[in-house]
Amino acid sequence: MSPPAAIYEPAFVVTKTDLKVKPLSEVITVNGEASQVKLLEQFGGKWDSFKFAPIRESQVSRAMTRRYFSDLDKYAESDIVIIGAGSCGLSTAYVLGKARPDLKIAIIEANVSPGGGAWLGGQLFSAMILRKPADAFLNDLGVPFEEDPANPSFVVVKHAALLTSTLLSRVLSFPNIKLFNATSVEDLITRPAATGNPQDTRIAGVVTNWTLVTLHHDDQSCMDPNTINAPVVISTTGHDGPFGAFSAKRLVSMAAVEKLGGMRGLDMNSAEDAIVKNTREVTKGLIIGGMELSEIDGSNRMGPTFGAMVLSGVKAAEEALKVFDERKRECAEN
Ligand code: 48N
Repeated sequence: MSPPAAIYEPAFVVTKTDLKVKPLSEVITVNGEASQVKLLEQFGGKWDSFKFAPIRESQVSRAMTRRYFSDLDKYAESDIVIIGAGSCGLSTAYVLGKARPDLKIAIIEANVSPGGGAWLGGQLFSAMILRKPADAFLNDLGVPFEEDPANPSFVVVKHAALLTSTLLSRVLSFPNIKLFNATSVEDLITRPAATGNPQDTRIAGVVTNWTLVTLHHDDQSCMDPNTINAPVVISTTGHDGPFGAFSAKRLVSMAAVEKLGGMRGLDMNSAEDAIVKNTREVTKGLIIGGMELSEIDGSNRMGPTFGAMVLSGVKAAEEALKVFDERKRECAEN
């Protein structure tokens, strides 16, 4: 008798996904009807007579430039600046946007495309793993996820881009938040401490430039930057990439921090707890969260699990609101 054929057990059984996000057809309606059907009715089969409304090119130019320069003027004095629109920075912005619609929040992102390392899971695979209790963040945001009864300690978002695109769209929908992408923070605005000790330096904003300019300071004559004043800066610039751990490294080069701890090897269990618990104001006016923190503290890296990023964002938002009033007062005085 032939040996029993190996019975293939799927890696894990996917339970019903708890789809919280309404189907698009229920969200976007025109005169109460699902818009997809409406669009086909409106345009389908009528392309011969199709024509866009007439325009003059300068109208496009003015529509863009007026808005951009009005935003630069408005956010030149921001309440909070977030450096880096990766998973931690966007999570921070999402929590702050919901908690404090009265605050002006500027996000400065070096890349043209925000999202940092959260468009894919590990090694360019699609699925994103978040360890519990980070599923609470997914429920709050309305991102569906899968659970595996055999592995109850984590949940799986079927594609990392589903979390990042949902988070990004929610952050961009807040009227008090402005994303300046393709823009780099290339320095920090500082205020000396009464003690004269550089480690008591207060951060009072950021120094910015177009990223394409920032990348060419070595091969062009001086191209001066721009500035944004803010009583609280939250730096979530990650641990890799051309500008990884920007603020952490800048604090060391200005002697506000003695030296970098340097990110340690991969250990999921210790890394994620450490990043969330230690997200904090590392020097007056500057909060560091996400993977950038591992460079300051010398904590481990966690590899392809993202729960700590979103919950470090929650902690960073809480830390910012704790110190905001006092930092705002200090900024008003100097
Ligand atoms: O996604 P990242 O790199 O950073 P986090 O901390 O939001 O998320 C980190 C996470 O993706 C991991 O690294 C995972 C969990 N892996 C861990 C591991 O062990 O490998 O986003 C940082 C963002 C990027 O979009 C950068 O372009 C941007 O910050 N950025 C800046 N933007 C403006 N000015 C700068 N100076 C700057 N530096 C980085």
